[in-house]
Amino acid sequence: MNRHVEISASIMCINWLNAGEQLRVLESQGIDALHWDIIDGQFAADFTMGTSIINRFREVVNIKSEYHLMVEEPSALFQTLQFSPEDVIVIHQECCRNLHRDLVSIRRAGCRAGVAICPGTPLETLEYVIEDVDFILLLTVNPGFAGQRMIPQIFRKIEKCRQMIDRLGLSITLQIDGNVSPKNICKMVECGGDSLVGGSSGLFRKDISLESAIDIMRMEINKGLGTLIPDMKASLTGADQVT
Ligand code: S6P
Ligand code: MG
Repeated sequence: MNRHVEISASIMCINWLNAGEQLRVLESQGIDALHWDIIDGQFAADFTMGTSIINRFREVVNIKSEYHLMVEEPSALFQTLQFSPEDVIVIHQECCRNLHRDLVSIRRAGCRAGVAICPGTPLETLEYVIEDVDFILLLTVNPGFAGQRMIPQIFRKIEKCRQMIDRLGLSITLQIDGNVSPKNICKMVECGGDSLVGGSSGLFRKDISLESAIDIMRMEINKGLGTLIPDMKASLTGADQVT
């Protein structure tokens, strides 16, 4: 079976002054998902988007969503968010007093249940909930801010998580979030990532257009999948080349 690696757009990194146009590009280019980073100022030291922004954006774009809840006790938000069945609600292992209960509640509410872990949190903390998740998000940076450098030992963690999922024969999407840049994408895919979050270093870049950034991300994904067509690289303009 052909493996498809999804690109998910981290909306907190969008160009807010040109957001409508960028949403249209994401849709026309077939971006797989929108990634909403919701931060409460406690688990991570910032505030991002609430439902007034998210729901307004969702009215004009028809792409499934992931809600990455970087908030303490996220179950308080489950009733507030308006989601569709293909959406994923992702909660942090570090934020839930009763992780299993919260994951089951997400599935009962009719959407996909996701769990996220920070770079320093061991994969073993997922051992007794993994049968009840549809989606695992591995943060390669500490939560809260765009523009950080990937912590390199997380490549090892991606590989180990892939093996854990495959060994159990589970159908779980493995998402990699943080510093998904052209330099890192190929290895993230080789290590077993199924979905990559495009933020300020990969998708919403200041140096090139959104369309070119998508092309480069796809080229790097194809490299990781071992299916790179050599001419694709040559077809990118010199200005858009990223090493
Ligand atoms: C980090 C957050 C991420 C970022 C995004 C940053 O707390 O979960 O989703 O928004 O991935 O991307 P980049 O390329 O700036 O690291
Ligand atoms: Mg995120």
